Amino acid sequence: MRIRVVNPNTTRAMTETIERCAKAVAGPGTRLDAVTSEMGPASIESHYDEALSIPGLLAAIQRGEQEGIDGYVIACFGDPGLDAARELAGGPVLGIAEAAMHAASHLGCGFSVVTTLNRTIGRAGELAHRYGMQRFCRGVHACEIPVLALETDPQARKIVTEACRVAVEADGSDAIVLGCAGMADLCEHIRDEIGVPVVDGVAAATLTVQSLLTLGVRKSGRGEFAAPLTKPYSGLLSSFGV
Ligand code: 2AL
Repeated sequence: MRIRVVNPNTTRAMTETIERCAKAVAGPGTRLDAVTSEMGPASIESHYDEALSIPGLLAAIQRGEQEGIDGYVIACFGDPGLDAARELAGGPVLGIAEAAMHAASHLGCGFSVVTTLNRTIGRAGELAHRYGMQRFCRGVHACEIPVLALETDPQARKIVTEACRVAVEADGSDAIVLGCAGMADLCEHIRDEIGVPVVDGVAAATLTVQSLLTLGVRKSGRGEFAAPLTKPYSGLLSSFGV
């Protein structure tokens, strides 16, 4: 099976981290690669960034469909463009927030999300509601490290770890969900340091897609997620007419 992880921001160094973490959990029969969006913001940490990351993400899904990719992971915690990507793809498409929250719900009575900037808290909370996870999501916390600084700030690992420790205590939660794809490589360290399960959505979504493909199921094309209707698109988006 072929699984493609799409980093919807345009930062290649982050895609490399994401690919390493996804490959670390993929099974021997899985051919996995990660691709970087070819247009859009360098990082996604506002509603504006998120909206403008979606064309690049959808272009990557369109290319994947032409190449025969079986399933996809959207490697950004806002799960940008998830519904539209599901319309385009024949196989399963999973967002990392969706996968991580569901995985964490199996591990205890409640989890805390630790995200990057304070301004991303609203989106994470909204997704918990959307996925029916509000019963498990005890709180969403920011570590106040911008996405790209996760790669460059030498203090990042320590700051995120401490934010996770504080979140578990403050919320009385049993597990942590990491709120950014750029935190994927911190997962094991944080787990060892704070002693509760820590779920990285890149790994969780990769394994969920792999499991669905192993089950032999594809995305349902019956209703809302059927392929979008053919029509002309104009201007900068003229190549998106399907
Ligand atoms: C993210 C993420 O996962 N990738 C990105 O560019 N922004 N999430 C976040 N909470 O800032």
